[in-house]
Amino acid sequence: MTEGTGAKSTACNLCFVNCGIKVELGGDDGRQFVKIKGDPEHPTSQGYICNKAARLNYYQNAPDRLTSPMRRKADGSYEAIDWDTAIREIADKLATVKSTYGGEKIFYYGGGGQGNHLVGASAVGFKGALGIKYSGSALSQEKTGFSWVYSRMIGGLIHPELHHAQVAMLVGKNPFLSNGMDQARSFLRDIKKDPNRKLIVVDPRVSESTDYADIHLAVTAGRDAWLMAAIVGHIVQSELLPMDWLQTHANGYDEIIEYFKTVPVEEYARFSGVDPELAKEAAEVIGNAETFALEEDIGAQMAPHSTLTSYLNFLTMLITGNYGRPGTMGMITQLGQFLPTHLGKVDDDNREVDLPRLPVTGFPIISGLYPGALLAEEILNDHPDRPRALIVESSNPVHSLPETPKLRKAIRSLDFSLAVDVVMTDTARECDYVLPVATQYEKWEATFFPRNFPANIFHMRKPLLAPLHDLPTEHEIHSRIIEAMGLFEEGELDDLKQAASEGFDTFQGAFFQAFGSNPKVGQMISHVLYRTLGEHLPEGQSETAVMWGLSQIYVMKHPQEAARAGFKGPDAGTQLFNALRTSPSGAIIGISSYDEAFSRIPHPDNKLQLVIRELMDEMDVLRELKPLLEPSEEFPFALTAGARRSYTANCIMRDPQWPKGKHITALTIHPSDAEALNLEDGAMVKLETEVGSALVDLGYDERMQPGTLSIPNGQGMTFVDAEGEEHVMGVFANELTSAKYRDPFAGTPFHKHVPARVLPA
Ligand SMILES: Nc1nc2c(c(=O)[nH]1)N[C@H]1C(S)=C(S)[C@@H](COP(=O)(O)OP(=O)(O)OC[C@H]3O[C@@H](n4cnc5c(=O)[nH]c(N)nc54)[C@H](O)[C@@H]3O)O[C@H]1N2
Ligand SMILES: Nc1nc2c(c(=O)[nH]1)N[C@H]1C(S)=C(S)[C@@H](COP(=O)(O)OP(=O)(O)OC[C@H]3O[C@@H](n4cnc5c(=O)[nH]c(N)nc54)[C@H](O)[C@@H]3O)O[C@H]1N2
Ligand code: SF4
Ligand SMILES: [Mo]
Repeated sequence: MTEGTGAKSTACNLCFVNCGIKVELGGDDGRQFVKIKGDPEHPTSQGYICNKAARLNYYQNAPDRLTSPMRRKADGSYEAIDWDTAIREIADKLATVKSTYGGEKIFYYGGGGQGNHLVGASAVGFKGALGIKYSGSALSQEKTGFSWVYSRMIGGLIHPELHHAQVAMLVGKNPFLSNGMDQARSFLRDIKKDPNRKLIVVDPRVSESTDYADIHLAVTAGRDAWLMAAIVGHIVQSELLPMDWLQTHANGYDEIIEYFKTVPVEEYARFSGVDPELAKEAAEVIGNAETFALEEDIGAQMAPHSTLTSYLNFLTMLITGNYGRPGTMGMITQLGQFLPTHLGKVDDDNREVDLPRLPVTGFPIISGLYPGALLAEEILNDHPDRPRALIVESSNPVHSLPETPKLRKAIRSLDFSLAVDVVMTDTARECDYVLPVATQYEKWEATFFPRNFPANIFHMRKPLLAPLHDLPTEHEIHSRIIEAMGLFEEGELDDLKQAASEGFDTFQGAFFQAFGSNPKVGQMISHVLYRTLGEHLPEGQSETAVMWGLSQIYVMKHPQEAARAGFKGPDAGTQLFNALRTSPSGAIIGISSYDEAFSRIPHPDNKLQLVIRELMDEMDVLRELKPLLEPSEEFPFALTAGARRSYTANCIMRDPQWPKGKHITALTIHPSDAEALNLEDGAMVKLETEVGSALVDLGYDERMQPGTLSIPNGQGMTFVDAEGEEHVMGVFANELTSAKYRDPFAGTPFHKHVPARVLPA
C-alpha cells in the first residue's frame, strides 16, 4: 500500500442524500479509495456520513467493471467490440427504428441513479435527436403519485423542514437505516432529546426509527389510508383548524371540512390497526403544533392506496396551515428538474382532464415519466404503436421493476435494446448492446435531488481520478451517436464554437441567437453545449457545459432567489455556473423567502388547492372497510419485497463482500409466526408468491408485525469476481413481484405488500 495523496472532496452516491465526503486515494495503482471521511465544508451534510460511505471502493474499483462495448451474439453470449463499430452499429439501428416506426417507438429508461444526474441532463439532447417521447425512471415507480399530489395541491416540489419542525412525522420511512434526509441519525437523536419537540412515526414494524418516536402508530401493513383519514377526521372534528389562514390561502377547505366531519374516526383507526385513542392523540399533537412537517417514503408510496395516502399526508399538513412558514414546508427552487412538477389542466370539478397517456395501455403519465411497472405490458402485444426499442442508462430495471421474468421477455422481443452502465447488469444481460462508461468519480457529476430550504444548495463534483481505460462519459457517447447519425451539417456548429473560444459573454449572445434561429439547437441542446462550450472549458470539464445551460434557466426562472445568493445582472447564469465549478463542497444557488411562499403557487389566485376529485372518489371507497389487497388462505403474509437495511444500496453495490454483519440476506419474520409454522431461526425456507419462489435463510425479528415478512432490497444480482467466478447473494426480489399490483393513478407497485407464503425448504 502506498500512502494517501491528500483528501479530495466529492459526494457519496449510495443514497439520494449525497453527503459530502473527502476521499483519499492510494493503493498500488493510486486508484483505491483508502480513506473516506465526511466533508465538514458541505453545506447540508456538514461532515455527517453513515456506515455505507466508507465502503465506496466496492463501487469505484469493482472487479466486474466493464471496459469494452459488448454486442450480443446469436447464442446469447456477448463479444467485446471496438468503439467505432459499436457507435456505428448502434446509430444505424436506432436510425432504422426511427425511420421505420418513428422516434416515439424508442423508449428511454433511467437517466441517473442516486448520485449521477448529468447523464439525464445530457440525455435531453440525445432523446431530442432520436425523437424519443416516452421516458421512465426509478422515480416513476415510487414518487409519481406523490408528485401528482403536490403538483395539484401546491404547484411545486416542496421540502419538509423536519429538522426545524416542532412536531415531525414520518410515514413509511425508516431513516435510521435508509437515511433519505440530511443527517438522519442526528435528527432522530436531537428530536428525542428535546422535550419541546415530538416525533410521530407510522410503520407496521417497530423500526430502528420508531425507537426515537414519541408516538409510534403501528398501522396494519397496507392500511395507512384509513389511519391518515382518521387523523385528518379527528383534526377537523376537534376544530383544530386555522380558519383565517385557510380562508386566505386555500381553495376547497370548506368541502374538505364537510367531508371529514362525517369520517368515522374511531372505526377507521381501529380498522387501520391503531388504537383509536392513540390515533386521536397523534391528531391532537399535530393540530396543536406550532410547526409541523411530514415526510413520507416508500413504506407508503409502494403500498396499497399509495397515491391516496400521499394526498391524505398533504391534507394533514395543509388543513393545519403548515406551509410557507419556518419549520413547516417550503416550495423549493430547482436547478435541473428532479421530478418535474405536473401541471395538467383541471376542470371545474377539480378533476384533471387530458392526462397524457401511454400509447398502448393508455395508462396515465405523471410528471412526464411513464410508470415503469407498465413497461413490459406496453411492449408485449401486437399493437402497432408498441415500443420497438429501449435505451437504458444508469438504471437496472430488470432488477428494480416488478415482475422481472416478464420484463426480460419484453426486452428480448424488441427490435433493438441498449444499456449504458459501468457493469454488466441484469438489464445489460438482456440487451443487444452494452456500452461501458466512466464511473461517477471519474467524471464531473451532480444530482438534481431537492436540497435545503430556504437556502437551496447544489453540489457539482469534480472527478477524483481519470477514467479507467479511457472510458468515455455518457455525454461523449450521446454526441458520438448523434454525429454518426449525421444530424448536423458539416460546420453547422462552427459559429458557436468560435463564440465559445471568445469567452462566456460572446457565447451567451451567440447561443441564444442560434437557439432562436435553428430548431436543432433546442432539440439537441445538451449535445450542442457539449460540443461547443464544452470544448472550450478547461481540460476535462466539457461535460459540465450542460450545467451552464441549466444555470441560465435557473436564473431566468428564479431571479430573486438567485440574486439573494449573489447571482445577478445579465451574466447571472454564468456567475452561477462558475460558482458551481469552483465550489468543491457545493454552493448556495438561491435563497427563497417565506414571503413568496404563496406568490409562487402557480394558480391564478395563488391559493393552495385542497380538493383532488379523483382521490376524493377513492376516499369514498374507504368506507367499505375493505383492504385493496387482502391476505388469503393461500398467501397469508404481506411481504415487504425490498427493505432498506444497513448494507443495501439499490443496485449500486454488487460485490457480496461489501456488506458487514449478520442476517444480511435473511427473510425476516415475527417469531410467533415462525413458531406457528415450525420454522427455526436461521433455517432455509422457501418463500413463494403468485409469480415465483426463492430459497432463503429465515431470521427471527421481534420488531416485525405478525402477518408480515421482509426481504432486503438490492440482492440477487449476478456478480462476477476478478477470477471470473459468478456469485449471487440473497433473493432477487422482483422475481417474486407481480406488475399487476399497482396504484391505479401512478402505477407505482405495491412492493411493500406482496401476497406471500413461507414453507420449509
Ligand atoms: N441502506 C439503504 N438506504 C437507502 C437505500 C438503500 O438501498 N439502502 N435506498 C434509497 C432509496 S432509493 C429510497 S427510495 C429510500 C427508501 O427509504 P425507506 O422508505 O425509509 O425504506 P424502506 O426500508 O424501503 O421502507 C421504510 C419502512 O416502510 C415500512 N413499511 C412496510 N409496509 C408499510 C406500510 O404498509 N405502511 C407504512 N406506513 N410503512 C410500511 C417498513 O417497515 C420500513 O420500516 O432509501 C434510500 N436509502
Ligand atoms: N422489489 C423492489 N423493487 C424495488 C425497490 C424495492 O424496495 N423493492 N426499490 C425501488 C426504488 S425506491 C428504487 S430508487 C429503484 C432503484 O433501481 P434502479 O434505478 O434500477 O437502481 P440504481 O441502483 O439506482 O441503478 C443504478 C445503476 O447505475 C449504474 N451506474 C452507476 N454509476 C453509473 C454511471 O456513472 N453511469 C451509468 N451509466 N451507470 C452507472 C449501476 O451500476 C446500476 O446499474 O429500485 C426500485 N425497485
Ligand atoms: S446517508 Fe449514507 S448512503 Fe446516504 S449519501 Fe450519506 S453517507 Fe451515503
Ligand atoms: Mo428509491
